[in-house]
Amino acid sequence: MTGSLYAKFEETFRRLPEKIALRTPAARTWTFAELAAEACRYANALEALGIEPGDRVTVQIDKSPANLFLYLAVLGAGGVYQPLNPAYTESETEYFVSDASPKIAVCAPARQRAMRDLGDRHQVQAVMNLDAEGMGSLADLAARMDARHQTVPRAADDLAGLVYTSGTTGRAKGAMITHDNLISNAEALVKLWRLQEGDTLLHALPVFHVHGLFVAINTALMAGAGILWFPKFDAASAMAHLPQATVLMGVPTFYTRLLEQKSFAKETCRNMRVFISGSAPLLAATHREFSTRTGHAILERYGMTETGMITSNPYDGAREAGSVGHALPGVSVRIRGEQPGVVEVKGPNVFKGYWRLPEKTAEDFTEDGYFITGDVGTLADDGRLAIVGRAKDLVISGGFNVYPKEIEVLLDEMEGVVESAVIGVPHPDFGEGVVAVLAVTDACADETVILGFLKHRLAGFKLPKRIFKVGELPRNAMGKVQKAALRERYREIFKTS
Ligand code: MLC
Ligand code: AMP
Repeated sequence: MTGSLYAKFEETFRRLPEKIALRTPAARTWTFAELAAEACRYANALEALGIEPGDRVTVQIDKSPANLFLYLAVLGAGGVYQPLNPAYTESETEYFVSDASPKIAVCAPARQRAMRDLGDRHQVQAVMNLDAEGMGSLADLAARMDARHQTVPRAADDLAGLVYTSGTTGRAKGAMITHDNLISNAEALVKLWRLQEGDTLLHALPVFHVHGLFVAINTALMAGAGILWFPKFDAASAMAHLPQATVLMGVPTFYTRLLEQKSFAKETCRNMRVFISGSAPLLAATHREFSTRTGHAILERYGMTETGMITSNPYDGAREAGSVGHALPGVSVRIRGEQPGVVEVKGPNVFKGYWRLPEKTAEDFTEDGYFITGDVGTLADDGRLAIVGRAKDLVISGGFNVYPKEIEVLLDEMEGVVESAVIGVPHPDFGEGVVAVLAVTDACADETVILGFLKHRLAGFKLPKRIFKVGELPRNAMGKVQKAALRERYREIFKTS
């Protein structure tokens, strides 16, 4: 039992049974005891469906309180939580299911049939559903179950999550995340950010990535903080509820969108203790404007799916714009050779490896056990890290990762496309906007047809916001496409006024 993340949450459930754990914007509430009871009902439902320790449960649903119950239930039943963005198309989803080989899949009711077909092809034992209100066949089954459940013991090194992250070449890889990875990281963050029972976290992040799922939920539950649970981020609604909150965790787009709200000011943040940002670079200009408008210096931290959180700015002391702060206690960060250079990390936060890909795992670790992040940074003498670029071909749009290769492969299939280059350029809302530059012949289809072709195959956030057709792509002496030159050429296209 000692190794189980769920057992850590149970300490809070026992300590604060009557305290409000969860509240929706419509003011529906659950105490910690009620949250535990729901988690138990769902865990019993999963057991009735045949889950055994170590089984993956793929979850591709809209965010609702039931999503939280299900996450807790998978942990309590000794399973491995495998979240997927509901925006993924059927073909994208099929890859993940075939690779993760879950015992149980939970999807939106509208996708039940497609998921069932897919499940049949990949030996998924049970396909259940939950809608955006948390209703569906899994909720019905859970409602008939006992509200007590014996937590399944897990060792520290057992898997708690399998979270996919795309590769710069080839297909997405499943990051195997252990109970100890999550416990050690959440414990460090609770301490560092001083999270406690008196806090209320405004939770508006999706729960299919590590930021909303592990960083936000795990720290709040361990600290006994209340969670204000939003289905998604909407700046006006977040602003209206901020006076009831003390902590916000968001991607930089949350902060630029809040600043766009005319009446967003010090008064809105009167009860706020800390604003935390991560998953993408926070512009120094955003940091400064936020501080002027609200009196709060946003606390920026840096992490990855494979590593959880790596560094954080301090709670006390200077939260510097452009710096992602110091390594968390117990975590070691280094840059080998000249600076700026690729950031490497070692510690209890670092994942166990890529699912069923031992060779890829070995490639991404140094001989002395450091994980190679692919982010380029500078490390100051006082241990502060700044992320200044990426050695990996990756675009981060509104906190979502977009891998150019995945889009280029599809574009290159199209008639009239000689070759393509997908890049990210500064975007006022998403930080980086996806742009496709195509070298074409006269036979190339128009933009609407190209987008229609991509739309069938890719989730919406990956679609290029602009497409440019050119005679040929710029190349260096080695014949390699110069993406840096393209980024420079198109760097102004999303500039407002
Ligand atoms: C949505 N759209 C996006 C987008 N999000 N396009 C580009 N980039 C994005 N991030 C598109 C949709 O496809 C849709 O297109 C249209 O915008 C409206 O969709 P929406 O869902 O209503 O969008 P919106 O609410 O505006 O979403 C923006 C957002 C969201 C910023 C609130 O993207 C978001 O919650 N991002 C957080 C991502 C996150 O959690 N990252 C953490 C990764 S973990 P159309 O054409 O259909 O209208 C990690 C590790 C770490 O990185 O360190 O934390
Ligand atoms: P993911 O694979 O979705 O976990 O995304 C991880 C990547 O997000 C990291 O490798 C970084 O490139 C980026 N990232 C996360 N936090 C920050 C930050 N504070 N500043 C810059 N980049 C960040």
